[in-house]
Amino acid sequence: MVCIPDGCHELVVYDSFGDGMCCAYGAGNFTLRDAQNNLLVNNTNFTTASTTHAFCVTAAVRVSAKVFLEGPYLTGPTMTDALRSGNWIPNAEPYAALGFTHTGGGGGETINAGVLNTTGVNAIVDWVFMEIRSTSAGYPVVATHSALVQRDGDVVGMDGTSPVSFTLAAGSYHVAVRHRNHLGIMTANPVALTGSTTTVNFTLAATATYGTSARKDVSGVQVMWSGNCTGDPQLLYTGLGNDRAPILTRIGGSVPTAIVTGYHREDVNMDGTVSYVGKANDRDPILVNIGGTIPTNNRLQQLP
Ligand SMILES: [Ca+2]
Ligand SMILES: [Ca+2]
Ligand SMILES: [Ca+2]
Repeated sequence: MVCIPDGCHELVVYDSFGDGMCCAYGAGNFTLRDAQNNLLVNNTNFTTASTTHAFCVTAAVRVSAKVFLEGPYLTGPTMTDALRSGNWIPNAEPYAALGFTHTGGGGGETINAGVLNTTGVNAIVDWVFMEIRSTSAGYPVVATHSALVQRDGDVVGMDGTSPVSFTLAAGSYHVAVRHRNHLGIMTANPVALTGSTTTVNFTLAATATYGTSARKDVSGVQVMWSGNCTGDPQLLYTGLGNDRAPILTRIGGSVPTAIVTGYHREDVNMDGTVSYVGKANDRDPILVNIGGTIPTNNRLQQLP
């Protein structure tokens, strides 16, 4: 194993006898691979005194995050995958269109063929938005990726199984996970990320998160707060920019018992149906999550 800096390099193979790696004494070859076993240079043989191959390397770090979204988590121990089974999950990442800012290689992700056919605990629940942030003041975002979350909480790449890879040098970073209608969360402490996979399990109370009460405790399991229909950094039940009114608007604006199916931000519990009243409606969780009694209260997202 040799460590080389990011950028483009040349591999030069010299031959002191000047007769190459073939052919008088049999066939020879060489390959150069990166730490993840990707092929950089392949030479089946050469016949002259030396050979030169150009190749480029880019450092990558790998993160295996685990999160539960309150909406589909219900009482656990895994999340429901009604959006997947209802064929509502879009193939292309939804976050850029919702105003999330991609940087450092994120954006434009599309799900590999067949991934949404997986059932069981590794079935896909929805898209999530991952951020890798610097430890510098203000925790600036250095790289993002849209990713997928499985029923058991594993956050994976577009193949539905692998950890999420970011084009970054190994180092200490904060890891954040955000969602289109849940409050985002970030590690309180820097996490060492390398080309090997680092696990960040946000479902454990032991994994400290930035801020105060960043996650909701559901029988000892930490989940992301549901109910953010507006995409601003808070849950609000009444007043300007609240998260309740968009639900009523989505179902038509006048008949509270109406329902709308599909992939909508106002579907707080992510069952594929937007509903305002009745059993398992999408309105009540917002009131519960701001405290349950005083409708003018709010809950702020704990992200810098
Ligand atoms: Ca899994
Ligand atoms: Ca909101
Ligand atoms: Ca719903």
